[in-house]
Amino acid sequence: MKANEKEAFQNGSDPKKEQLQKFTADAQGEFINTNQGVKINDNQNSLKAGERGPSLLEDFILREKITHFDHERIPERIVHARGSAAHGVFELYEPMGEFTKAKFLNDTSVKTPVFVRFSTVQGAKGSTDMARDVRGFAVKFYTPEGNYDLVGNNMPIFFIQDAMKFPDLVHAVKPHPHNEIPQAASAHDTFWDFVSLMPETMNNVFWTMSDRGITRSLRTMEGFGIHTFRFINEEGKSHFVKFHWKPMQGVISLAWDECQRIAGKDTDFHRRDLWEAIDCGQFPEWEFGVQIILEEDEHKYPFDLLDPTKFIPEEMVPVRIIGKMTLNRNPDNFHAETEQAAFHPGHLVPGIDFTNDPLLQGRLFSYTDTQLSRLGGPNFHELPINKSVNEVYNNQRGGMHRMQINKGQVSYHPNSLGGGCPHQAMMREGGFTSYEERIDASKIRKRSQSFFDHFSQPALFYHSLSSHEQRHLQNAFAFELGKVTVVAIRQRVVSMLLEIDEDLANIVGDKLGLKPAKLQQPITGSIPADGNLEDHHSFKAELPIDKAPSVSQESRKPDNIKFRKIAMLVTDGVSDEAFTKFKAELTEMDAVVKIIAPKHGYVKTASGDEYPVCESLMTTASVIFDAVYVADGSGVDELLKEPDALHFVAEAFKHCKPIGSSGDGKKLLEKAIPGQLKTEGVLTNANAKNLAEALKEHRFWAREENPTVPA
Ligand code: HDE
Repeated sequence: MKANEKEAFQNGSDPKKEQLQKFTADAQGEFINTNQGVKINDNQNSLKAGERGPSLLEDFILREKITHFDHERIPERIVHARGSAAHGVFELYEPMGEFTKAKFLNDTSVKTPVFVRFSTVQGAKGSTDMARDVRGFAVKFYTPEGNYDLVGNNMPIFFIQDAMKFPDLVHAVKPHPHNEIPQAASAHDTFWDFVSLMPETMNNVFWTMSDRGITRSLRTMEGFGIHTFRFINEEGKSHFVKFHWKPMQGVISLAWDECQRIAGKDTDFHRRDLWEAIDCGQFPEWEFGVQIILEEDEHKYPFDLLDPTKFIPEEMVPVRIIGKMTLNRNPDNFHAETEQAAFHPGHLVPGIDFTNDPLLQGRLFSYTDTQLSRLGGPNFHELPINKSVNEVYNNQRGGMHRMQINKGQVSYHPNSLGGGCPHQAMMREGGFTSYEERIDASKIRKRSQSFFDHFSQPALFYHSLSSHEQRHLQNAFAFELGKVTVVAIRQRVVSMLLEIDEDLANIVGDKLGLKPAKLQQPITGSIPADGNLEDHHSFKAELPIDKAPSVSQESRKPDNIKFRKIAMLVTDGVSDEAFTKFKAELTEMDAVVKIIAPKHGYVKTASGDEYPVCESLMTTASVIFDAVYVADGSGVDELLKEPDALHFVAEAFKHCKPIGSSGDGKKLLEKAIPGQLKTEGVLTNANAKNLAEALKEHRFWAREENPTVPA
């Protein structure tokens, strides 16, 4: 981003606005006309029998306009309805030919275009970004061999093991069917009822109750393909592979209380953050990693590689970083791109293949099926956002909204009339062939015994968290279960926690006034239809490691402050140095400093320079920012009289954020957070450098241990 653009953004103006206006004018053309191309003379009044008379049916202009409007909406996604997306590129660091023949994973000189859509799972399209929830992380690679979709989440495991349970899971987590309450929240009876009867959900529930469920930004979350896939090389050899995205912005989260408040202040918090970061040139980046497992090692692990409720700790199989994705362009049109994007785990290219993970297998049916009703027919691959970069030649014809005009009389194969074209591609010509896995089995509705360990991984996860992460998880369980109205459900979950960690069960139980009790095995949801309990007892596998530090966000802190936001509280009379130097230096480090004042307009520095105010204390709040800085100056006394300014600082303190002041700015801190000026993360001699270091630390969670400042 150019310096003047950065500056303009910092000052609250949109550097792209002029460009957007010009673009809009070009795109719109000079005259308004109908969909049939007829110029419209009056776009204000319908055709009537007399000025005060009834409207006439013959008004084809009115009818066309209203009809189109009436059909503007398409059904939202049944899950992952709330999403935000961006375009970008994927660049490979090293050729992966030893493992896969996929072209985009072999040529380091190619920049593969991608389209990435992030989403929450439970909420409706217009729901808050701030829900405690899993986030979708779906990437469409437009490769020369066709589209490859990696449709993952921000957690490495899923709630259930078999596609058969997906509609049940989703019905349970969605708002209650009789009153459609609550929106975008899992803290309700039906979700926890389901969880309490389905122990296999526990691993994903633990990740969701951890800070991973309340990310600071879409830019600061990891992505995972979850299922085990296969890489296939030129020789046809297969390796198992798990996919990872590692954000170069670090992995950081919000405080739960903060999320609930942001939901009111800026319900588009994540969407806005992604949009603005890209818009002002602070392109988010993720490194792409793979965990590769030899076929002969398939049964080496204490969990089944086909079980999507298990992850492979990086301490057991390291993640090999092989490339980088950069998101560098916002969509031009939300509906045409973000809303109409159709991802599908079955969109594969040669060199990548499925495994028999029973959840993945079910997904392979669902994703096309759902687009048929959402996008209105079988031709959604022709929508610009879904189109592959190579031309499509096949004999499929017709269907709703067909855009391609296929010429000629031949739409079948084999044919002689069309010269045999399009013809099949041999393997060496890039034709996709499925991995020839040998299957010798009975047709059976049963789950493998190797899927019945539900508790060892949530225990590993919990034990690998830092003390503040564990505290957040305990509180999240207590919050969510506290919203459950049926005590028996709360009791079942607390008792299930006993299988994972006794202290955790007792802490959560205590907050709910319950005592965990030993569960009878198996838990109801696992009782098989044949009534034979013998092979269905769940067990807790022995893992070769006690801790996996890689799952703790402590191991993934940012080393930069790219697009992190600082609120600078100022009034007239602010010291020039404290204001401009601080702002310029942090801007140089790619952070965003916003000028916040009691009212809108301009602030005048001590030397008389004027700067536009970005937001007033009325229109924003400290929850929108990563840090607060109170600049030195004669105007600080004004701020002391502003209850909103005091609340701004106190609330930032409560949410464990860095707080800085220079010179007299300290007075506001003394009044807002009395007795806390020596607390970690409170910098009364703040400068750009020490504030940047505090921002990298992100939060000073130790403050939660002894809460003192009400906010
Ligand atoms: Fe999805 N999922 N899913 N899912 N999923 C959809 O497809 C489904 C699962 C995921 O930004 C739907 O186009 C079934 C796992 C993402 O457009 C639907 C099962 C993972 C997105 C669907 C799963 C995901 C979806 C809804 C179990 C992580 C959003 C609209 C068998 C690896 C993609 C749509 C976007 C969307 C079905 C399980 C991730 C209904 C049946 C596991 C990121 O087809």
